[in-house]
Amino acid sequence: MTSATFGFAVQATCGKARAGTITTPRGDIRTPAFMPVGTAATVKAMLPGSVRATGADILLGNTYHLMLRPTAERIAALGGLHKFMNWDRPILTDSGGFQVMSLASLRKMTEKGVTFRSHIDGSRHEITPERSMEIQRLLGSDIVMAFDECTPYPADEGTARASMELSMRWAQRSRDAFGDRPGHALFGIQQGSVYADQRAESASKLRTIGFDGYAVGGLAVGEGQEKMFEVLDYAPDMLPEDKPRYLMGVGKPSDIVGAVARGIDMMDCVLPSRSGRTGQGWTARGQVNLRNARHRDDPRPLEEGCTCPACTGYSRAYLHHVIKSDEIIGSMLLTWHNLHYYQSLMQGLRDAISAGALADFTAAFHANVALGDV
Ligand code: PRF
Ligand code: ZN
Repeated sequence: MTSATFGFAVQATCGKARAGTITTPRGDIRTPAFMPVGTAATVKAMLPGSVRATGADILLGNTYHLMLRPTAERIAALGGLHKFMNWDRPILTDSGGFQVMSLASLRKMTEKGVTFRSHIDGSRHEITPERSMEIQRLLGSDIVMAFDECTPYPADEGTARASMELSMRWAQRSRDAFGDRPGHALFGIQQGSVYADQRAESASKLRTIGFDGYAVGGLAVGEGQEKMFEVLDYAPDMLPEDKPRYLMGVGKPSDIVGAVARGIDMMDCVLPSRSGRTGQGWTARGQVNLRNARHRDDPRPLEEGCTCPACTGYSRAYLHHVIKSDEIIGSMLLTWHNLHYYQSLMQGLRDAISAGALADFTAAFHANVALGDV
């Protein structure tokens, strides 16, 4: 189950899709993998044991949030993030830049890094590639992300190129600062916006530097699914075949199915947890808004056949009631169901790839969604 070093093996392929295993000292990660987001050292509304019960092998944590509160130094003094949040399996941490750009104020980017004011108390901070590596080391992260700039969309070719080249210089500095840490992995992040030549150049720079895994960054930033799939038709092929490929911040179930078919092995997204807290349920028939009055008297479960606690123990009428009443259990049940649905989707994808039947699985997935919620 555990391995002294970090590794990746592909067990089956189906077209461009791969089913495999990432091995780490903290346990194996079955791929394609979906990583629930535990930004502030918690997957909101879920106990770690419950997150594990949904089928998650790995969580995502955030440098940006944890450095501000409670601070990386405090977490390190308390024994590291795994112990702090009571999750002993692998944790991947994002490097901070993406969150600075979406959450912090008075951001200033230079060659050295980014300075900003905290969205919590306005205090001043700086993240450089070196500092990001230090924070992720203090947290005890198993998979460390290189410090990058997520190029905003849209970006003209010149702007995208300057941003990608900066990220590649930061990738080298991240690699140098990370050093040699057996059992821990460092992932590089490809940028290049929607420009194939820039994606190729970024991939080639990252391969020269050498990483334990490679992320496709700069997507799901407003370009839409069609454009994202256009880029995913070529971008993953540019990354090493024998290393995991991680699509950052994606996505809806249909994004996940399309990305896996294009050769992506790992993904993360706040969608199942965040939308659960606003009463959105994700099912094989698509999205269900439990706030809608049509559920008021409905004795059926959210999803027929689902084995999660929300569906085995409660009616749509109850879920509707607790969500409308802002009861905490509404967030708990919907988050649990959504994470359970996402993890069963991943298991379905892994099984379909292993059976050489991904096209059938994908067709059935789309046919089910087209039926809609009835
Ligand atoms: N870079 C980093 N984190 C990210 C992204 C990125 O490009 C994205 C893009 N969707 C999400 N999270 N470091
Ligand atoms: Zn359920």
